[in-house]
Amino acid sequence: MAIVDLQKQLFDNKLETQMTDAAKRLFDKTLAECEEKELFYVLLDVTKDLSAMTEPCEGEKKIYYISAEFLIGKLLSNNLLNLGIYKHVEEILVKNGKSLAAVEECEPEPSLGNGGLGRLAACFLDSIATLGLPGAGIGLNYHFGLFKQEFKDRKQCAVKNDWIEEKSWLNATDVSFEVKYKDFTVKSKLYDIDVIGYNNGIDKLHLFDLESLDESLVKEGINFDKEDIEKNLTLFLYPDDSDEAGNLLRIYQQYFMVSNAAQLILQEMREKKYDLRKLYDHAVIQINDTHPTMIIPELIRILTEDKAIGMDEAIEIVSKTCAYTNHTILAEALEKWPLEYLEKVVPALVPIIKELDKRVASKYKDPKVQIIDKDNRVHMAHIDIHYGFSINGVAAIHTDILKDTELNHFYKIYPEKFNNKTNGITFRRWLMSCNPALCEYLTETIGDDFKRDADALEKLLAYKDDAQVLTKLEAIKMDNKRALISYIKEKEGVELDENSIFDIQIKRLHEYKRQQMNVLYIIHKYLEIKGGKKPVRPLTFLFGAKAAPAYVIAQDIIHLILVLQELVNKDPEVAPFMKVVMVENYNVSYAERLIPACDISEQISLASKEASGTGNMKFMLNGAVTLGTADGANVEIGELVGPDNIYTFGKSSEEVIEHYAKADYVSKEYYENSEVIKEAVDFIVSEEVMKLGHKEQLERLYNELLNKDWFMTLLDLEEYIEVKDRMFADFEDREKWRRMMLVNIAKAGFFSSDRTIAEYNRDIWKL
Ligand code: 26Q
Repeated sequence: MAIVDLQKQLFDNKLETQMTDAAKRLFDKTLAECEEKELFYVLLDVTKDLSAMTEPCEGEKKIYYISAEFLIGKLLSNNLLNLGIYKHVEEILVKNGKSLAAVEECEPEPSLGNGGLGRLAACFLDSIATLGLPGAGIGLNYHFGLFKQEFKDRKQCAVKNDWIEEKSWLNATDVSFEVKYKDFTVKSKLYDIDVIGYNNGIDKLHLFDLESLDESLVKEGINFDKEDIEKNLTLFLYPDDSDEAGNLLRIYQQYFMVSNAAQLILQEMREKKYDLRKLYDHAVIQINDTHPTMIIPELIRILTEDKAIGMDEAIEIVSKTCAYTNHTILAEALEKWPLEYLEKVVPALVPIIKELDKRVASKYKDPKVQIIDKDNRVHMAHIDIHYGFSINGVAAIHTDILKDTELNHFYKIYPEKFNNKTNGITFRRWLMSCNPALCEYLTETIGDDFKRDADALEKLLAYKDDAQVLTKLEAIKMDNKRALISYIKEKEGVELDENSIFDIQIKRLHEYKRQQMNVLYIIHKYLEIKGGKKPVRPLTFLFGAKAAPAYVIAQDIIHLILVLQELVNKDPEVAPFMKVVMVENYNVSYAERLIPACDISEQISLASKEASGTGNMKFMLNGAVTLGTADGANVEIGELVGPDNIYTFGKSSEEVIEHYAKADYVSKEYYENSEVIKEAVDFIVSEEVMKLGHKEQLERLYNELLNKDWFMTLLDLEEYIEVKDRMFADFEDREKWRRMMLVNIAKAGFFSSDRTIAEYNRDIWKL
């Protein structure tokens, strides 16, 4: 039934009866007698029933979004919100002496993604269903997902995240396929999660699992027997670590994903009696970075298998079905698999890949565009570019860099394939659900059109000089800060000052994202305070970040942050003026608490390196002001809000690209020519810091910054300090700051993933 009809039914007490019945059936209790965890299962049960009654999105053509990651976050509150019954459920619980917020706390967070790319896939599914488009996500059901982060001895420890409970959002299906590897064959089992559109239909997230998986393989931490593929395949998600990319198991996983995806898609086509020769009229496959690239040769392999379709035609069919999104320009992150690895894992694909390579080689002589290079490595992105019909970047500047620099050789061959799709975020989760007070106030002030049409947020601009509205926005921010303070007190044991400025950097730990630059600022401030120069208002520096376990320098940076946290927060001379907190196990749920409470959004990547960023958009939407480089979507944020409502600094992407081309950046020169930089860098190996930390780690980081600094931290440090200080000073002009908050919120509509998905559909999918 349509969601609106469902909602009507539920409001005549039906929902309460349904919840009461579920509580009775599952636990033989009344709602009032249930524990919070039991109430979570009650709501899980009721929500699943309701979504089963809701109409699926249907049509002649369907989008299959294939991705190794779907960082979906907790689902209860978003599902209730999208079904339009959040408030109603809340009231029923209150009537029974319970709180929905406490129930939400009981839900385990699935960890099926690393960061940006995985979270983007989750936002996209929400928007695809909300726009009523027939679509499905296809990925893997990792039992322990990405590791859980614990801090011990001021270092990150990785432990398994056992997120799947007996009852969960996963629905077991009887779909199962065989996947053939070189030496053995495994069987898959499909689990589905319903994707509920906001006041609209249902799509599915298909997660394939291994029938013969053995969880007991995992012993200490996250270690397991890497050899036993038939038992370990879907145990873990690989951490985003470009340097460790040569792992065979990752290829086994990728082939498992695409083989299942290809079988599922073709099965659906056959069921609907579509002609496989016209696959592209009924299916479009969006390849999320290169991780699912093997779907191209796999489909060609299957189509040519029974000889009814020849190689030329199969290649044409598949090329007209597949589109590729690029999420990174870090050369080291582009997947290149040794042919020998593929021969070991899926020899059946090797002749197809060689054929694809041969066709390219016969047409183009340039070694830069070949699929198999002279060292016999297969460039996965090159398969996508030659044999897909669309290549998109994820922010305007990113797409320009792909066209002009990174993929210029391909752009010259296929200019018509290149297009930009600036990323977006779902406002259901990143405004309506995580910041209900702001959402309610916006509704009161400008009406609720913005919930369907994000651009309507611009109506807020009419209030940019309205003292009452500005004061209220500030008051909402203050309440959100208080809520975060009590959460952090409980979780991290650190006490924060509600009158301090909340400066937040939350994202994966990567040198190019330059958390280390933020750290050097903190050191600089610490030294100033020690020297008697106190900030007019206390400062709170918050970090959240996981680092790939094998990424040594990233581990060192986490260590330094944790050491500084100890040093700063325990120093009675300094603590009243500044605090540092790195929150443990930063994840989607933590982001939902941090973002609404933020004043300053740190987006300080080295220009040209962050493809887009999406945290930047979430912060803006929640009234934080960006401190950022001209990188990724920061550029578009700046264009939308204007130079008065953003703080930018640092060298441009052109200048950075030139430094790399000329190899003329020497970090030591910056260190030697600036007293401020020298002082901050030297402090890493000072007595105070060494006393709390580990010599080896601190010295390694110090040497890295001084002698290598591949991501040019010191290049922008002085300007960063200058602009950040100016920002803190401007915070004291309360009226100006409140207006900046308002403008940022009002201009965030462009970053709704509904807009992004509408563009994908208009230009690429054509559903
Ligand atoms: C590759 C090989 C082996 C193991 C892991 C990986 C791997 C896994 C994940 C490589 C990369 C990723 C993730 C990349 C990612 O999250 N990219 C981000 O995508 C966002 C959505 O488009 C952008 O906003 C970010 O700028 C971009 O960094």
